[in-house]
Amino acid sequence: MGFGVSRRALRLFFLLLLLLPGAAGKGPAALPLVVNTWAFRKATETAWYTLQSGGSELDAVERGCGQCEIEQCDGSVGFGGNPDEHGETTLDAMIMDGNTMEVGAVADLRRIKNAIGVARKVIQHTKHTFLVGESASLFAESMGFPCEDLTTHNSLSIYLKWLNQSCQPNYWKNVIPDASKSCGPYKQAKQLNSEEWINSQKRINIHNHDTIGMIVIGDSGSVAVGTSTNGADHKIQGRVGDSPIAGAGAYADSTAGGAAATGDGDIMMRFLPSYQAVEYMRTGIDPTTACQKVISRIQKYAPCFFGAVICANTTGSYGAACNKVPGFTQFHFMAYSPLLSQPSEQVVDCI
Ligand code: SD4
Repeated sequence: MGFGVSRRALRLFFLLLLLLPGAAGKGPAALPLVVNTWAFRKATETAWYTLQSGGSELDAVERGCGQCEIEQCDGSVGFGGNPDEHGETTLDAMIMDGNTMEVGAVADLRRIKNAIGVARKVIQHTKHTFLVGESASLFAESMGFPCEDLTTHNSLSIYLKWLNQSCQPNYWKNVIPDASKSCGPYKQAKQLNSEEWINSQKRINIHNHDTIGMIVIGDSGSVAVGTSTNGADHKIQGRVGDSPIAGAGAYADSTAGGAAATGDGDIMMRFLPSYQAVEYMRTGIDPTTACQKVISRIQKYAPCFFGAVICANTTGSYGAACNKVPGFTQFHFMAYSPLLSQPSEQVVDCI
């Protein structure tokens, strides 16, 4: 009898611990869990209902991110956004299974809308991990994806406006003609003059970065992650960001947790922040601190980078962190678990 009472008390104690805000990272611990970057509510909802209707964690990530591709979330995911410097929208996406460590990724994908769907096919129908460019598009067509123009009235007008303002801003440096004043074509210059150097340090407007990155953790602790983006506005043709790169854009390991990144991929991919965050969580560090530690590592080299990371461990704790820069002092992300009655927008102060 005494033993029964103490077990009940223990259970109650642990339940209370789980419900205490911030007891184990940012959120209350419970599974299953869906966390995604930015306030992309429908994506969260879609992933959640995919799980509830018997889908796997990978299904949930694919459909959740796919929802953002359909909605063209913030113009930064899917068709018709962020045209490159030739006016074309190209897509990067990745999906990772934290049970098997399989990854499917596509980058510089052209004329195919459902990039995360193609990334999943790379896992399902090839022994490869990463397909790029025109060849990735041919692969997608062979898998039955429709070939469609990704240009819209919106992306065309963004492109024309940019041409009209002498192709400003852009990603060139150390070239002639001076890329801070003129459009290309450019040739390499011998050395950077000081004005060019200053201009090359100015990163492109933060509002052209809003990738969806998603972590899904099932009842049993299986982790899957994914990303989908159209990259950076006015990128140089062939540019691939962090989002389709395992360990950079996202990372999953069902023995530790999952993480996903958003922001200036040209900087962030150099630090493999998602891999690093998962490895921090493996050592027992809570998700919020793990996210903060990877942001701090990047800050040391690029104090003004624009970026944020979301982290979740296999007990269902989650958190996020972002780098504080003018115009970006808080980061909004979504979470859904049994302890939240609906997809809930979360906010963290940047560090
Ligand atoms: C990229 N990281 O291509 C992506 C863009 C983005 O939040 O995140 N945005 O650099």
